[in-house]
Amino acid sequence: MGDKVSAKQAMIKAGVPCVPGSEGELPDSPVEIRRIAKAVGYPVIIKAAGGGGGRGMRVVHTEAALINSVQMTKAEAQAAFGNPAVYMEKFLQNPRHVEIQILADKHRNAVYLGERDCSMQRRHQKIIEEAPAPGIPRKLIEKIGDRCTAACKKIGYRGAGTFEFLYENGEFYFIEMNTRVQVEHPVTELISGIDIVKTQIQVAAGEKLPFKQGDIVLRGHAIECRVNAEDPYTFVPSPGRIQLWHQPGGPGVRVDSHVYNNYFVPPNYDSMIGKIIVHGDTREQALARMRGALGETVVEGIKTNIPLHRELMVDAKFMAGGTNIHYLEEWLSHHKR
Ligand code: MV4
Repeated sequence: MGDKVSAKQAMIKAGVPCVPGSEGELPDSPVEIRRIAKAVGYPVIIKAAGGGGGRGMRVVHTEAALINSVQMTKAEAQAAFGNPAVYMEKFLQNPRHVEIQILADKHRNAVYLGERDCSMQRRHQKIIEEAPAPGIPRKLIEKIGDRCTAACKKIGYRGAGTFEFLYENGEFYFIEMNTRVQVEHPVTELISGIDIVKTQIQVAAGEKLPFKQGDIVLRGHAIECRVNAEDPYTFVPSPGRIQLWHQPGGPGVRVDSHVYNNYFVPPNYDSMIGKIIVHGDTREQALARMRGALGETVVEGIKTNIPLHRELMVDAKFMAGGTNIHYLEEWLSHHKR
């Protein structure tokens, strides 16, 4: 999983569906690059092998812009990642971001714990995640999950990991793998009842996974709201002293945070100060519990994005489920304050 080109090649070999594009790194020849782009079809996206999480990418809409865009992306990739290698994919215009959580041990056992929908984001910063992903057929998740665990066995992966996909028009397309525990892992813990951090430590210590795929039962629906110390509409960071911190509780409500009364949010780091995670039998119950939890939360002394979360939890399109990666930025553009 060292770089995105080798990761993608390993996934193609293992039978994980990927976005159509160049087979590996782009060659130097402009003639060849133009030929590949024509075969893939415009718009295409040029991505740095050393990038990830939205860094080192460029969308190209026309052949006229192609060679210059490739050169620019290569120069930026060399400067930012010390690796000029880039590859090409078909650019998907309106995907959702859906990822599969896996756990694997050194004895070539691997399981998947279902998926998470992380489409609610702004500038590659996720703010809401949920599991399961609304409206995606279970049979399709099972098929993709099985491909992910087969890939883990094939490459000898050990630990917790996430396969990131774009989901558009009923199809999954692998984009990258995260070889770590992610911020949004609690939604998977709540629907699976599995402690991902504990299991990660067990498999790192060489133990066997304590469960098989058939033992894993996913129940209900979970939603996470990331609580950030920032202006809810401009996203400008809001560090400082928290005069009053009152966190929500009750059935199906989990709060992961280090904050307490009189806590000082330092200005030098990431703005996330906590996560409110809820679980319910249905998505509707989870939404109701999140509205209750957000209503109960009090943070005085700094600004947080809780007012934004309160609005999104009653937004008709979010409530319907299945909004894509562009939804939040569009919503913000016509909810100016
Ligand atoms: C894409 C894409 C459309 N088509 N690849 C952005 C972050 C990195 N993980 C991959 N990203 C994208 N790759 C193809 N072929 C659109 C994005 C993308 C995106 C992906 C997931 C979540 C938010 C995103 C926001 C903008 C663009």
